[in-house]
Amino acid sequence: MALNPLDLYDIRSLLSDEERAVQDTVARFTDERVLPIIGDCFDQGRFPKELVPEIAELGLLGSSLPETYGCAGLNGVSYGLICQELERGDSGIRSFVSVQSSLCMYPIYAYGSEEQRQRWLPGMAQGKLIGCFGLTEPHGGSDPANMKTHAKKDASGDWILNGGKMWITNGNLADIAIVWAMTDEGIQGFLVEKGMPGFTAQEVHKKMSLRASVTSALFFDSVRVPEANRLAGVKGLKGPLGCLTQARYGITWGPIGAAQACLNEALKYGAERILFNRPLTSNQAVQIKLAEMARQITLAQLLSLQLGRLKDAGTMQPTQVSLAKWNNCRMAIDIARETRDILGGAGITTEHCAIRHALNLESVITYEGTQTVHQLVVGRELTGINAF
Ligand code: TGC
Ligand code: FAD
Repeated sequence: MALNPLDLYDIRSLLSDEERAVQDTVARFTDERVLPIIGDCFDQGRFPKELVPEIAELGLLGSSLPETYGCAGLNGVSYGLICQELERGDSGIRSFVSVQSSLCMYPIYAYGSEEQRQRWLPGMAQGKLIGCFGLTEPHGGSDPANMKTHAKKDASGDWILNGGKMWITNGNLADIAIVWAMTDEGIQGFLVEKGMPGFTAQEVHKKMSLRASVTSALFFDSVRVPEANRLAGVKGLKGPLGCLTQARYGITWGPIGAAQACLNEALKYGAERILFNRPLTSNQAVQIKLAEMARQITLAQLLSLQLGRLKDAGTMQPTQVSLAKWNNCRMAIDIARETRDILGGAGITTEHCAIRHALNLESVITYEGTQTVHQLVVGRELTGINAF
């Protein structure tokens, strides 16, 4: 029996019935709703906000959180498969879901009060309230411990927030920003609401990557944030880093989808392209490239699935996430660039997906910790020496 070129090791057979059903549902959504419009969205620099109600209806927002808050209560592997199938469409769509789920709903659930959970989570699961996550600052995102944004409690008990954040996904869409700021007691998280006086967002333009996603700068000019909007359950850098572990886990899966889309395109285009009187895929040089892509995708699939099983068993470690985030982003960007080459000149237009994925993956390999940051996390684990 012929093997599936996009799943050579039949990873799908290792999934439960529920996990397969989740994958099929999201795959259908991507095929029917994302792929027909995403090339134009990328060209126009437009996030397809009209898809948000459908994404919510499918239960893809905060999908791992409990049903009590209107969420789907799915396991970690299912969340990974959601990311994979969405990013097969576009990294921007997966980014929207990652930020809403792992970077906004997760900290409210993990570090927030019951009142904060009740107030925000059901609306966020329904896509009626959108979140963003402000950690990075203009002077250096790799070292968030050195943040300048600060919050100080005044005599009334409110917090006064000053500073700015940069490169914030969903910034101009957001009803609520999870903002990490330095306080006298270390880094703390605050729920900053749209419309609070002194809080503004400005969209970043001229992007050549993640064009179907909103990216913004956030500014805080003496924003008064009530004590009730502080995430009281955590203090220190481990607060935001704990959220990043959740999001990075999903990002290990996403680029597998982008790489599968590219391999699929390379196979189809190469079979139809006749050069020197034979299909391009008849050449050894091209077959070696395609085989290399399949090898890299298979390794990435195995990494993410095992990571997901560790996550669901409650034993996943941040270093394991770092290795997979680094490997899988590198794998996907290499495959997207190789596919672009196999398509020749046709590969430079957004009529085909390779260049769009390659450009998007420039962000994906940078955000949530650059490749270098993740290599140094693994190096620190191996040697016990902090080389940052
Ligand atoms: P370090 O001393 O290592 O750690 C400080 C405290 O945090 C704990 N910790 C973690 N906890 C949970 N998950 C992790 N991954 C953790 N890593 C560390 C650690 O145990 C410690 O806890 P405690 O209790 O001892 O205080 O901190 P460091 O200052 O040496 O920094 C280490 C480093 C460089 C790895 C970290 O700063 C880092 O990861 N930098 C990269 C920053 C980053 O990834 N930013 C991402 C911003 S958000 C984003 O990009 C969203 S894009 C979303 C989209 O559109 O999809
Ligand atoms: P820098 O930290 O200045 O790094 C520059 C270079 O130096 C990199 O190559 C890095 O690997 C290297 N480097 C850093 N430290 C070392 C070292 N010790 N040794 C050797 N090399 C080193 N952030 C958020 O908070 N929320 C978001 O929603 C969000 N969304 C994003 C969306 C997009 C499209 C993009 C592009 C970024 C987003 N980010 C977001 C920011 C992202 O997390 C940062 O860009 C990333 O963490 C890197 O920070 P930086 O850009 O400041 O680069």
